[in-house]
Amino acid sequence: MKNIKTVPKIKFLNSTLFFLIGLALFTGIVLVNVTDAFANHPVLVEGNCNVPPTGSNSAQAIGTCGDYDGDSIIGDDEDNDGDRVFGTINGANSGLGVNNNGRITIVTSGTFPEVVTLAGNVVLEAAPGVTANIDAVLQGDAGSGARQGAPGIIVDAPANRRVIIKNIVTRNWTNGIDIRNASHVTISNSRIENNINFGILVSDNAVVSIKDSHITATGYRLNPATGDFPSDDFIPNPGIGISFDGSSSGVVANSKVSGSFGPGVSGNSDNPVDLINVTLFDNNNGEAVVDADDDDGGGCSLVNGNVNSGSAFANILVLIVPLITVLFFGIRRKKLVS
Ligand SMILES: [Ca+2]
Ligand SMILES: [Ca+2]
Ligand SMILES: [Ca+2]
Repeated sequence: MKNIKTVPKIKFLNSTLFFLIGLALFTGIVLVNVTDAFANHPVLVEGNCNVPPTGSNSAQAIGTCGDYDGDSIIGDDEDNDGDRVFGTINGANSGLGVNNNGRITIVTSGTFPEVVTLAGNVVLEAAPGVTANIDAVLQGDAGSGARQGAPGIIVDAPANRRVIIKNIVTRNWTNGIDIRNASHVTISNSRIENNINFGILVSDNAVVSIKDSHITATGYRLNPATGDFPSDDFIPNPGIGISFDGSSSGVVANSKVSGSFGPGVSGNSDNPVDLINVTLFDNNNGEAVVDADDDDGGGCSLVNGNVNSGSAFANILVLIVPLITVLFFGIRRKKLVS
């Protein structure tokens, strides 16, 4: 008869207990590691009341001027009071905040006169219903002149990062959003207005998706102190709404590019750029897209787009040509029938 060994009950329970403890520890370690790997520290940014400008140390009445957490502190002081609410976007993105790894949510409307550089796995967004205006110009602020010679949002991230920009307004810079090197960026529900050189500039090997956004009046900025664009003395360089340069690639979908001094969209990169349901209106006196259907495999291809030059002559042609065609075939059919 086969000798069957029996395991004492207490020994069995001990083994089970050790196994469960080990499993719990292992799971905990894994969870901790997962949490660390996707750290994504979320922080909030208060809005501001423009007077005094963002960055001012002056205390405000509780609950006013975008004092979201109601501690009567705004601006730089809010950046440094030790909580997870910040007074500036750069404060929120600093080592005290997400440190280029996390979600920055602007929770009350305001103007943010700051050059913002994103380099990690960062989401920069305004909460629904909030207008976050990243603007070179803040009336009465001494830095407004110098800021107008700089880009607003710079994205310069390695290829293993992803940057998301949602529900943001960027105005009055050289380039509204300037995307460089191997950055991968998604832009949505944003408005890019009155930037003099490029609304959105995509360079190098960057990969960019733009959707549900308006890029408006690139190359047009009226400013008595720094000069009016365009004018004899100040010419936009080049005043393009969206430009894909170098070896960049991307897609623009469900968006509108209008009122640009130069072309609406330029696809002079080596790689494809798809425009899907994009409305191009009143750009560069009719030159809506540069380098469409380029032979080298790069350039823009327009899918279900609506290109409107904005010139009266072109608009008349759009109406008259179908009308003449219908009349011609109508008369011809009538003759054949009779
Ligand atoms: Ca506060
Ligand atoms: Ca606070
Ligand atoms: Ca704070």
